[in-house]
Amino acid sequence: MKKSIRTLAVLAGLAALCACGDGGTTTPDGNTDACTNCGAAYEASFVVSKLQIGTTDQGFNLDGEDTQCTDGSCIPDGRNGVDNRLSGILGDVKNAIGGDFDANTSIAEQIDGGDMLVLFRLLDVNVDPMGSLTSTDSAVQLFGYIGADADDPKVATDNFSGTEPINIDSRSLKTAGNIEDPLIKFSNCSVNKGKFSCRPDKFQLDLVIEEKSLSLAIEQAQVQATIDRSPTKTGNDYLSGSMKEGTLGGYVPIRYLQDTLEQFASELGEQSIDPATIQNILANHADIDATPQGPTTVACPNGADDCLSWQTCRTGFCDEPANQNDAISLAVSFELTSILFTKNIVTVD
Ligand SMILES: [Ca+2]
Ligand SMILES: [Ca+2]
Ligand SMILES: [Ca+2]
Ligand SMILES: [Ca+2]
Repeated sequence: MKKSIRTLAVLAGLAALCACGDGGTTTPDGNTDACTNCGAAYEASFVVSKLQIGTTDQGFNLDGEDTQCTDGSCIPDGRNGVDNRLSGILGDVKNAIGGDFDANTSIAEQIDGGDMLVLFRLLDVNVDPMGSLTSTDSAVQLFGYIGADADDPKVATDNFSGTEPINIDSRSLKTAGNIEDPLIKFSNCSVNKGKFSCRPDKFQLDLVIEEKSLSLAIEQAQVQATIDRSPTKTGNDYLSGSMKEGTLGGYVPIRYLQDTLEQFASELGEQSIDPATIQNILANHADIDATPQGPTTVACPNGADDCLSWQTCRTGFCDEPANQNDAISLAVSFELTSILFTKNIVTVD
């Protein structure tokens, strides 16, 4: 019992931190299902069949503000206050390295070729059909995995048939051998009148662009999607479903993004990129104030050089000034297709 109370407290904390979302009325209720037209719990799994870097109008309003300016004095939000700087950053990286890549084309090739299989496994679903416009289920979980095609030899063209068996890449798991303990877990999701959504949590997204991986540790990540076709019971599995109009968004603190982006840009470009250039790009797109004013937990034994460019070193720790944006918003759009989740763990090299 203690554990579930603590989990609840953490979830409540996460929700409170983020003054955002769609104002939904579902409450985080842990193990108690609050659903209408409930049946026996089942699970259904999907693979990402499309993933695109969203435009500045696609994403979530993460800070609850609609920042607008026309004189260049701010970074304007997208439609309805949407925060998503990912396309802007990649555009600037492309210019800085003189590259000629198209991120969305690259991602589509990886997905269609079966090299980027991202699995979404929904558990504790009590509404059938899932996409019913009159049913709700406020206690659904989402586990995320890297998938591996179960075909031998591998065939990519059938991956989005709606019934394709897909294995789990062992790198997806926090505890080796335990598929119930993946690295990615959204504990607080719901199905509500044909929509699927998850409240903020952490999400690790690895975008493969031109065979180089950009690894994004997204904080306050949220998910929402429209259930297009409800998965239907076929033997012991729920198959042949799909979701569309999916959005996954959140933010990445600049202190984590700096090295990741620098490495990514250097691998992508002909020569390594100047760290100051990356720092500039990130500073130009910083639109989320995630770290409050005052001392941080980052020590600075070598002085301000150990801190982010706008911070000072005070009494041994980096100090964040007031009203300083320190994180970058981002979002991707996606579509999902049902798969047969084999529960088999494989090691891919
Ligand atoms: Ca906003
Ligand atoms: Ca449920
Ligand atoms: Ca296949
Ligand atoms: Ca700040």
